Amino acid sequence: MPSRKEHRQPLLEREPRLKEPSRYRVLLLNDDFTPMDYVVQVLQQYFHKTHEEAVQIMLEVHHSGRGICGVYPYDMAETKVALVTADARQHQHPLRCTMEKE
Ligand code: NFA
Repeated sequence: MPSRKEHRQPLLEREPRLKEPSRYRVLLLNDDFTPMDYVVQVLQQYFHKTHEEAVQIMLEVHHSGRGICGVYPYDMAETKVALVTADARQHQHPLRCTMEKE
């Protein structure tokens, strides 16, 4: 009897079944209390936006209720959410940062 290992399909046949890792949008949500300048700072510090990009995203959140800060693999998105949330709480701002599958 051949061992189980010998029944494996060749690599070239299996390869097309490998899926790209899912990506996750990191979002900021609007509130009535977090200062606009602080949100701009967060976008520059944690998401590497220019001042102009950061202002645009902040205003998008302010006017529409939410905005996309960036799109990352799961672990990076989770880390950004944790770091931004910790920073906001340290500064006693209610800013919410969350993630969703793309
Ligand atoms: N809405 C907040 C204000 O008027 C600003 C804000 C923008 C808060 C984006 C959270 C996210 N001070």
